[in-house]
Amino acid sequence: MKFTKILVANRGEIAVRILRSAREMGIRTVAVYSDVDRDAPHVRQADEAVHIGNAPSSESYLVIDKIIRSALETGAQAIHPGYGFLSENPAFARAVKAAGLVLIGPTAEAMEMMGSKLAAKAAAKQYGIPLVPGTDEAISDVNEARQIAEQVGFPILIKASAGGGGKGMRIVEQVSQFDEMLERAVSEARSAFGDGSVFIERYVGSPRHIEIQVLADNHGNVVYLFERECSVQRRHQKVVEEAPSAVLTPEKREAMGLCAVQVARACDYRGAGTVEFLLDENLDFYFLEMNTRLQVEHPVTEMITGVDLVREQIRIAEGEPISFKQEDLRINGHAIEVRVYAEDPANNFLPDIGTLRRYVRPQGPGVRVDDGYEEGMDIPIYYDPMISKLIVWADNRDAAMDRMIRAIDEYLIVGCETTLGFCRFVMNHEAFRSGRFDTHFVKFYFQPEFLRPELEPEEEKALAVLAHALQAGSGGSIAAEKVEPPASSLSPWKLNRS
Ligand code: MV4
Repeated sequence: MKFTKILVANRGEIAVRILRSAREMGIRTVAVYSDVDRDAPHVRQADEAVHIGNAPSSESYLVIDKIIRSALETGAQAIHPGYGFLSENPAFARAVKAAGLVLIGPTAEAMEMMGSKLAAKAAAKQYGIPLVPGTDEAISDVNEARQIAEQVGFPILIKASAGGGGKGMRIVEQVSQFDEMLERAVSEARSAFGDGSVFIERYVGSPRHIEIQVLADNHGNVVYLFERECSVQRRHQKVVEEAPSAVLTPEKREAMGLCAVQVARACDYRGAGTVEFLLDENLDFYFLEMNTRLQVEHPVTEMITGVDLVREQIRIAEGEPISFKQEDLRINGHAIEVRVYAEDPANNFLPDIGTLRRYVRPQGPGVRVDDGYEEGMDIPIYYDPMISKLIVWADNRDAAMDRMIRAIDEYLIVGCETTLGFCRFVMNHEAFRSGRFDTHFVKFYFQPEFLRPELEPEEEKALAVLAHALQAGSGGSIAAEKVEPPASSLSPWKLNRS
């Protein structure tokens, strides 16, 4: 069924992103909005908009009935949930279907299977996909579990089956702690997720997080759109994403891609999904989990493949086949995304919301900004404090990093602290530039002092030397060969502080 009107059940940059593809496809659009989003760009850019309640998402963007009623009342045939909110909620998927509407996303069954890390691992195992050694069923017996942990070797990781994205994980360093940690993990999982199922994995100490984008249609076609490297993260919040990864060989890329396709087949997947892998020190990869939504970082994949992922999602939901074949895809150039948050990196990344008194986006060759704000707008306290995603494309990785620094320096945001200066720090860092980094990058290399613009160059150097000395004794996994002070060029970040 070709859609003539769709509803976008989200806000901010991702709502705007979805509206753009719909508009290009000649599909009319319906936005929904809460009290505080009355004047938001996603409301103005849609053909119609429906007010769905108070600012808290529990009273607006998360209320299934209100979303479905809005779609029915406006005559939309389908709903795009974006990411977050209801995007991975099986009850929502079922309610959409029961209302005679189409969800632009996977089935409730696929969401449920991948929502259970144990079910996901079991499905992957059937296809011979590499898994981190450990238990593949929920732990029911402490003694049995302890034995397995000893076979696997400490340190091990206890994970909650209903967790994911780092929630409900616990490192156990030695067997003497095992029983107590297990007990705590189970009771924590029970209270946090209503499901006390936990399992054990060998703890991979210096992993890279690499994920594969897949698309699957209703005609049996499943393709992979290469990888995104997402290792630069802070407390499970991704900060920088890039495609392709600096470390994958074509052979490894293909092997991971084929595994990702198998995972998608294992849950009869439909639409756009992401299969997450850990890559260890030997570049051996292990399936972790599958995210059953369009991801924040999807633009880097779009930039290197030329594929409009939202357009493909909509076409797939209409029942059309994917518009290209696996062999049509090539990696073209290199793309990097940084997430610009209204947070203060000098103050433990505390949210620093406010009014965007000045807001000037970077422009020029190879620069894309996906945002949901304009100058003069308030950043609401009710939602994620992400202001925008800054994405650059260039011929190769070095040029992309240089372009990102240029774009960051061109970006002017006044009215709140932002993570832009922090992102520049990453772009200038030797470990990032060389591609030799893992998920510990931020914890290992970042010191808030690096961003204090009032420091003299000598002070910055002294701090860098001190940081280096401290790291040398910290037992980290990557040797700090050089700790770079941040670029001290004229920058909006500095201007913002003056
Ligand atoms: C791991 C791991 C080490 N060993 N599993 C965190 C998020 C969730 N998707 C899985 N995660 C991890 N699983 C084993 N067996 C380390 C992490 C991990 C991590 C993974 C990806 C990106 C960032 C991370 C940060 C800390 C820990």
